[in-house]
Amino acid sequence: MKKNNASIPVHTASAMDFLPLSKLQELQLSRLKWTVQRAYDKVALFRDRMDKLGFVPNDLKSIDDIKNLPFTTKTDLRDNYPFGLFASPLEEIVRFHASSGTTGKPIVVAYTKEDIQDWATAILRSFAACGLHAGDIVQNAYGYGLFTGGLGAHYGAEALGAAVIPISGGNTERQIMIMKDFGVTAISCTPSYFVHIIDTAKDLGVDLRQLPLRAGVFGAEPWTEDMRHRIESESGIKAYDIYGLSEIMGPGIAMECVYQAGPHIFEDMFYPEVINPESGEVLPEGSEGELVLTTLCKRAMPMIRYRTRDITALTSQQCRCGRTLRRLKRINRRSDDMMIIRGVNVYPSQIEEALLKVEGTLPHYLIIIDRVKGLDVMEVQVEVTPEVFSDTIGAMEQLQAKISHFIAATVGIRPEVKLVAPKTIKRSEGKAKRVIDKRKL
Ligand code: DLL
Repeated sequence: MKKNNASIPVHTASAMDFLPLSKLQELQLSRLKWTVQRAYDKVALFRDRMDKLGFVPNDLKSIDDIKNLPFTTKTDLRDNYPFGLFASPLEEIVRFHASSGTTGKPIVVAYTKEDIQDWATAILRSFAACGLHAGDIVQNAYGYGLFTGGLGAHYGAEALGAAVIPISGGNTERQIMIMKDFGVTAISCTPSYFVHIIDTAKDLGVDLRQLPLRAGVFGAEPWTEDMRHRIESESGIKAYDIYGLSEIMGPGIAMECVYQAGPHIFEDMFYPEVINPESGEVLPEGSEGELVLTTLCKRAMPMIRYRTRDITALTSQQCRCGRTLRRLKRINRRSDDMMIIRGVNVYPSQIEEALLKVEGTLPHYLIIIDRVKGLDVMEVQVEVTPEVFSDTIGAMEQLQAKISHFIAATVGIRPEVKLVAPKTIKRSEGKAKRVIDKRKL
């Protein structure tokens, strides 16, 4: 076991996490040159776009020159469905994943053997960052299948030397039985599914705080700091934020360390920029905007300046763990999650933030938007604790008014708040669906 300069144990953390900045930048530049040349030589879309801009891979002299490269979007992946963006021949592809998204054709991503190894390394570094190591028993409740969560986390946990339980999502009572019987020490799943596990454990009379479970690796959907506090106080574990997306690799693009101060990006593998989503201009560090990622090692499907639609900011402020990798501000909104209600921009995470501040609420909610006589209306259904639900009508009304006030103060629109009994809102085993928009826009 090594020690880093903050003297916390770093079990299998990679030296890459602690590279001096100049070494990291040197590595990024050489990998970027390799990636851009490969993309130019092997993928028609990238070559055509660069040709149109009069850009040749040799123009890359410094990492800052990346801003002269064209962006790539989800539409490009759809338009080139299924194999049009591959830079490796099919004989070298060993895995496909796909993400369905909300409309139309899925997007397909592919990996060579080396890509799968690199991905396992990224996840190994993610698990190690939050203090997991060989000897840990990891219950992997991300969905196995075309979704990158299950198999991605699985290979990384094995590479770490941890014992993986490939349980996938669902069958919550069995999850809890196994957690108890196997002495599970860490779980990986979506934060909303873990909240469901907490509730089910309560019903079964199992106190998660009494179990060896100590860490949760949660991601694949937006969640707030308030959600983290609720999860930690009710289960006695530490909840860590892991970020990723299929187009770039899957989970393991960025991960929080034990200081829980925002996910560190594995910058030697993925180059981050933050841009103004309207103008495309690169923003200075600390400014909030859309995250753009470029792969630095990917073979089967390199991505150049991929517009993630995720809103965040970057910081290079030194973290107490000693990692030189920059951190992301918690990603709790996407530019395409934004709802425009009566002309006001509203994000579901703002509503979560407001309602979880109110005592008596549970972290299960649903936002329903409709248009009545030409006017947008927003209803927020919130589950409340059994005590609140059996309280007097007056007390319920007071709570309703309080929640409505908190939300209005945060987003500028007063919603209709409906308090619903515990367990009324549909639970999800993967990514939670928080919004129903009934308007025909
Ligand atoms: O969700 C990969 C993943 C699996 C990440 C397991 C973490 C854990 P996609 O299905 O392609 O891939 O969805 C990617 O999910 O662009 C974000 O909008 C959102 N997302 C992922 N992680 C986080 C997170 C996987 N920690 C999309 N916080 C991304 C907020 C997240 N949003």
